[in-house]
Amino acid sequence: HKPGKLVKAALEKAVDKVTELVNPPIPGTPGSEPPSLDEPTEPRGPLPPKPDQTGPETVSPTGAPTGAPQLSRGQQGEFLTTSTGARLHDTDHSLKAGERGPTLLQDHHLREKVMHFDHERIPERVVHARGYGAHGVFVGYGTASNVCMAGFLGDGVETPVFVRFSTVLGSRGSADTVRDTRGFATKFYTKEGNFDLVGNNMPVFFIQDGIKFPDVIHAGKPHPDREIPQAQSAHDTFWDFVSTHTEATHHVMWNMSDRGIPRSYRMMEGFGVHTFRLVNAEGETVLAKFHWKPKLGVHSLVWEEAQLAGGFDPDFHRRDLADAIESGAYPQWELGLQIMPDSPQQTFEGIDLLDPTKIVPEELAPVQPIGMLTLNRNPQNYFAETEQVAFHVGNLVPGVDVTDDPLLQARLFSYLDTQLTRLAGPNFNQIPINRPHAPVNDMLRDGFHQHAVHAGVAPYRPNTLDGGNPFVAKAQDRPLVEVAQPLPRAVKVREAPKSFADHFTQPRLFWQSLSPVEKEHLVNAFTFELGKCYEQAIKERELLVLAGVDATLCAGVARGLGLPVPATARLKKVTPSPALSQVGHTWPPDGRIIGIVVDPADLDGVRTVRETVLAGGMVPLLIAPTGGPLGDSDLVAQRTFHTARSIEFDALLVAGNATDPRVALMIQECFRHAKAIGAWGTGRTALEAAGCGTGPGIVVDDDPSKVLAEVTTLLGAHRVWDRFPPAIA
Ligand code: HDD
Repeated sequence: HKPGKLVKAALEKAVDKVTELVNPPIPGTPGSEPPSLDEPTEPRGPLPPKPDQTGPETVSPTGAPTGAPQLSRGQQGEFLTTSTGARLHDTDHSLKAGERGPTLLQDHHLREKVMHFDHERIPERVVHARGYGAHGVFVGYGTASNVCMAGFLGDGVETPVFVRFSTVLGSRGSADTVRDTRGFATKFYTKEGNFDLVGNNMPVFFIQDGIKFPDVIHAGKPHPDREIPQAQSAHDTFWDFVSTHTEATHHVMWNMSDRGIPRSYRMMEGFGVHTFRLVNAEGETVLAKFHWKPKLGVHSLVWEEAQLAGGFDPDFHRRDLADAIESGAYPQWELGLQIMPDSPQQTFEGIDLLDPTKIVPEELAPVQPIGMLTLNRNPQNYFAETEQVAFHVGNLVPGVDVTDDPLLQARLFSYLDTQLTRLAGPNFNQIPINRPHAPVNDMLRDGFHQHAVHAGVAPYRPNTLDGGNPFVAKAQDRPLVEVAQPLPRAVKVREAPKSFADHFTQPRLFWQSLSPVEKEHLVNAFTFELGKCYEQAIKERELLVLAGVDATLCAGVARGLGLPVPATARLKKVTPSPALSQVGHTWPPDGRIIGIVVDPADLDGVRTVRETVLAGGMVPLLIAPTGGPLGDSDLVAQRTFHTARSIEFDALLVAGNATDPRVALMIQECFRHAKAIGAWGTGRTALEAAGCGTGPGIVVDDDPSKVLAEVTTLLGAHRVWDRFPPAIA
């Protein structure tokens, strides 16, 4: 039958609909919405050929992010289906020859279900396997425009971002609060392409040349025979490596300091580590280092607390971040730049800017704020987003270029290469979380997991068959800038520059910049970690290294290990950098957790205090003997004596005479961890019974509001360090 007129019209309409679904608008073209990461999309199909594909404005349909018909899979429609969309009437029983008989090979649903499950895991990252991410927005201040042409740094320009925080050494399921460096990787989905700032919470690195990266990681990872210890540097191979590589000393000092055990991802600094070369619109260049400064200040756990958290709440940091974002306490960091002249020597105040084991003290080159990052959305799906995000230090935008730092140079290879195994093929930038928000028009084709349906026949240049598309960008089209950097006449060598040779001045600078309590923590950390080594020779060798840093540090660790103190040579004089210390500042208490121990028979003051805590932007958690409503009130216990543990609280208030030994433990732990503790009414008796009735940071008063006010002031300094005056000057 020939279709009648009406049928034909209906068919045409349906075809139009399908064409629209398969060919959603290209981002950046008139009428198209910018692609959103909320809406991971199906790939775009071929566009109908355009007669006017003659100019660079025309974007051909390659794997750019798209608006698309189906938003995401799973838990969306009404019926359970197979992966190919057939509805299922049963997913709980396999197809069998009789109800007690063998399963039939023809049960395609069973086979699909189990086959897919069998392949759910992908290789974890070879380093930084344990991590947690969040979406957010970066807003430029426009203050960097004199040194950097990157569009996303423009005044008021808003750029979506995804940030992934991580530990380095542990496996994907390891604990969050181990002593380690933390990764701080940010993907800016700028209009000029993705810019990845793949940094750490420490400004220096263990090694000066990327060729040694496999070595330092082999040493830090668990021993290959027993695969222990997990997520620790407190073992022989790590200390064997660092004690034989004095270039690692500076990073080791940071790791053993309180920076190695952050209180929260929200309270960490971030550093791009390397020196980058920035270019402005006039083509002028500077050398620069990127810094992230957290609005909440830089704070750490104390060691015992970190260890307890590893057991009681291995997800401590990811829970903290997710909860804060969920509750609207959006963490913020200011991005800043240290700017140094781009001199032929690439040094500043005698510091080789190509050496990633060196900092430039902030007192010499102040960090200049250039924009604000706010994390405001948790991932919807851990695997799709946090696990599959692929960072690469080579993802640059016009205005940011790399330098010849040999560590950075090796990274430029490694980050692309590692994704081939981890994400199974070369098309990882088509995974929704990695898709740029800028239009993509590359000539990359095919490969595993190709999602784009490319139109055109000529993915090469020049071509005449696709109207010459793609076209190369001219200067006014803002292409990437590779700075024409003059190179000295050189001989091919495998050598480190002589200017990389000083491995001790900056570790000493770090030590001398710390407050006494931070120094004491550092001595304790070295003593603990080396105390876990079996080999005497390793401990002795590391003591020799420490003798090159500082006599007090070395003697403190030697004493703890019960080993002789090696002689210290005359050490260089350094000028401390106060910016390196975490102590001595005052910070907002936003998002801090206040535990309130309640006796349900004595609720006076609890309600007011709870409301004042909330109004102050902090989080009150009521702790009672059992769950449920408190007495006859509408207050509800959020923690019980059974579920609460001190590690969860930044400060503890005791509002009732809770005589339970678990409360006494909570008070004692908060006391040991230098947390502010307050009590009123019969709560004082509980403090006294725990042996913590008086001392610095113990606030008691009849008026609960006064107690809270004082405790909040103490929180501004993070901890009550004067409770335990350090023995070190
Ligand atoms: Fe790296 C991951 C940070 C040196 C090779 N690195 C990775 C991540 C961070 C860093 C934060 C996790 C990214 C994520 O969340 O997915 N890495 C650094 C910093 C370094 C550094 C700040 C020095 C300044 N890295 C470094 C070197 C090499 C690598 C010298 C190799 C020569 N890094 C990798 C990697 C990883 C990685 C193997 C593992 C997973 C990944 O890349 O995507 O390619």
